[in-house]
Amino acid sequence: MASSNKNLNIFFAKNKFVGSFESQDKIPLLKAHNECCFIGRSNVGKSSLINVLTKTKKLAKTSKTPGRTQAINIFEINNKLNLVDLPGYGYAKVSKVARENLMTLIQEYIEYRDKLDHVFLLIDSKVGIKNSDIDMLDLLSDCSRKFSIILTKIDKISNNYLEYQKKSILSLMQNYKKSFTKIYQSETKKNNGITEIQRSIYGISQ
Ligand SMILES: Nc1nc2c(ncn2[C@@H]2O[C@H](COP(=O)(O)OP(=O)(O)OP(=O)(O)O)[C@@H](O)[C@H]2O)c(=O)[nH]1
Ligand SMILES: [Mg+2]
Repeated sequence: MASSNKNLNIFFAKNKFVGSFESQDKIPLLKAHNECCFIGRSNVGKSSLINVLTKTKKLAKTSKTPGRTQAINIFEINNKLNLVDLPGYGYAKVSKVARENLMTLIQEYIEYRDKLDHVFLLIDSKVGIKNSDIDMLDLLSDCSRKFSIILTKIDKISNNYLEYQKKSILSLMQNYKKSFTKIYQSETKKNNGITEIQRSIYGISQ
């Protein structure tokens, strides 16, 4: 039903904020939906992408300043699926303790969340993969979590550079064959790549 662009937009337009939780064990018992989450370095564009996917301006809070999202934010799509916005990692300008606390929150969510079906790991296409991303890839692989990569902010780079980034990431993915699923791209101004990501998430809801 929802394979066309228009139907996907209709599917995602029915959404609501479920709640914001400071740790995995504080999430109450929710409807038994499959869940997918967005993780990535701070400022990579996780919250912005959730807004574009759902055609809302303010479902997820975004900011120019890294470190905007500080908790596990759960959104329900079409009464069928949970979409989860997580805090970013790797932001140098917060204290070591604050950084470690956020990392623990992310780790425990990835490790223990029963309903988590798929992880979208966002990478800024201009910045590429950093050591903190490798740590996250290792965690996903250790926890046997299926994941896809989304190269974000592709409006900031040339097509050639985008191809180069994709190739180098695909080559790195040789190390994560069991968990890696697919690579996507996105930009939130002209909605490039958005339909493909919607389709993938729609698939998780079925
Ligand atoms: N040029 C460009 N900027 C983008 C794009 N997506 C997001 N941004 C900008 O990147 C900044 C960070 O976006 P957020 O969505 O708040 O990033 P986040 O990953 O949720 O950040 P944290 O919550 O701090 O981890 C904002 O200024 C956005 O406007 C994009 O596709 N292109
Ligand atoms: Mg955010």
